[in-house]
Amino acid sequence: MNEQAPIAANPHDGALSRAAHAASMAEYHKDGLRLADAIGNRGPVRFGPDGKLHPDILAAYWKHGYYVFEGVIDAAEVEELRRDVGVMVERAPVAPDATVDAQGRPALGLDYANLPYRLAKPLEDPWGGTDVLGGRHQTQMAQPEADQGAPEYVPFLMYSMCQAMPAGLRVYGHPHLLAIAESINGADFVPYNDAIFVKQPGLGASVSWHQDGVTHWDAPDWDEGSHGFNFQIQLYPTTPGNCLWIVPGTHKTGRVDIKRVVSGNACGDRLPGAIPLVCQPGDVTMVNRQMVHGSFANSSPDLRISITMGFHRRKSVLGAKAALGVEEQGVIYDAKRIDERSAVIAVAIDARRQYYPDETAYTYQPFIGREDEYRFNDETFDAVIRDYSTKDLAI
Ligand SMILES: O=C(O)CCC(=O)C(=O)O
Repeated sequence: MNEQAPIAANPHDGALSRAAHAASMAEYHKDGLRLADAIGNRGPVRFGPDGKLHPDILAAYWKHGYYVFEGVIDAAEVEELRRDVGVMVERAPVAPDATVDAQGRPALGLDYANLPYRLAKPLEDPWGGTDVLGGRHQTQMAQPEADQGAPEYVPFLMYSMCQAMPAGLRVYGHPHLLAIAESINGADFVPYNDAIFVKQPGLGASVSWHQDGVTHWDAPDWDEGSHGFNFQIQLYPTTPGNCLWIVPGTHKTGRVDIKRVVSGNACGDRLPGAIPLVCQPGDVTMVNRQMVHGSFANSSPDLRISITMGFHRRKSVLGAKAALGVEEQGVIYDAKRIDERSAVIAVAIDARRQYYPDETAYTYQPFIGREDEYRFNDETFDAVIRDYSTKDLAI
């Protein structure tokens, strides 16, 4: 599968320039693209007469653990999302403890309960081999040196898009995305969180190989859907050099000893059997959170912006202990907490309905009969959207 010899540049052997890293990946990219082509698992979203995701797509998703939906978000909406994301990127603080952006203005989100930015050093792997996020990033990716003149920090993750970005709130209520979430997780599905991955050309940090879920691996009723899935809405073309990579099928195999796999792999972090999720703007990937996945330092010349939003089965969340970024709250998710976080979907649906009056709005079963309480207006913005990320449902 990975035909190339282990390169000179075994990433952990001394300094590796950005350009050398990019060059070292070329054969791996070709292998991954061949494998991705062989699997397929992509195309426009299709629904059956019952409004559920077409059974062929459902079967393909459960078999391989992912699907690439092509052309879900139209060009005009992509443009609005790019604009709002662009503002967020510009308004990022210049350093983790800074309060101003690169132009000296107050950074966005200083008044949010959770700061909406996670910065990283150019091309670093901030989580690999650390204990953060439940220690799920077991190994470290190659960390090339950025070109001269790179900033000290770059935005890596941006949170709270429903609060910070009008287009972000609207896309959260997208009828096709919510209908897909219902088909996978049931009509009473619940949200997880959202986060925007920013991978700037020649600067974007890596996300070490990992599986997302941390809660249910040893549960007697564990199955391949226990930890839900994440969508990623792609705002720019993604390439093997900047995109998310996955190891198809690993959503079914339980917890993977990634440390052992990587240390036994002649090509280090370039895992065999992995494929790149190459997309066009407006495509949306759906990836099972139990899948082994990650992304390399973006040593390529191409920008990636991925709007990531996750969804769960209600039964996976109700009664579960807060985990991952929510762990320090020390709470057990109860029906009230689930309802409060799910209300963001209800308000997003209405924000979308007001903006796109000709589109058929999604009907979210848990809020049937309560639609008028959750119209998008100043009151619901304050009550439901403001600081909603403090109510995320991570497992
Ligand atoms: O998009 C990426 O680079 C990483 C995404 C990821 O790890 C996730 O969604 O859990």
